[in-house]
Amino acid sequence: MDGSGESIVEDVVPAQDLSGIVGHRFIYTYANGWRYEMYVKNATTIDYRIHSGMVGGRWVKDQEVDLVRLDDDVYKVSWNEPTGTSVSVNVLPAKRLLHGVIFFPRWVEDDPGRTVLFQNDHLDEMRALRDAGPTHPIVTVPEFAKITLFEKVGEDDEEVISVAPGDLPPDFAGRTN
Ligand code: FER
Repeated sequence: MDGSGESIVEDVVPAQDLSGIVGHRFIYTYANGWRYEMYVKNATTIDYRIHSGMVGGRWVKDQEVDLVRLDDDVYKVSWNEPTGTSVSVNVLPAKRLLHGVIFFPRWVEDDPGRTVLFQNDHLDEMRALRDAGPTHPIVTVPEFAKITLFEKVGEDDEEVISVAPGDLPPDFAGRTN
């Protein structure tokens, strides 16, 4: 409570209706050409695949994230990877617009191929590489992206992202709506 008896949290934090993004899959291409797919499995968890770019072929399930609604049609998803990479993505579904900032530790920038795998099978290895570093200088990659597919698929569905990017039908990531 503040001095007036009103809650500061109520004044500052917008309504957290996450139904416009939770249970949705979206595919997007960054302005630098990198193509990603994210499934917001629930309010605290994403699964994702990287279809092309510096770490194309990488895929991850059950990454814990911080997800918030900033405003109408504006969400932010932020997390730290076991590799030490940090990501924060603003998602504007109706505008089909996204902005991501990726913070790569130095070892990933120098040897990105080491992270191109199904991370869940290599979590201890990724944490060991993170701890071995080097971490600095970190490379910041800020990019806008166009969302080319946005679909409601429902929450907590383990089949939405269940195979490697390379094992999908050839035109899977090119599907648009
Ligand atoms: C994204 C940008 C980066 C994203 C994931 C990453 C799922 C992960 C990068 C990495 O760990 O190498 O938009 O969305």
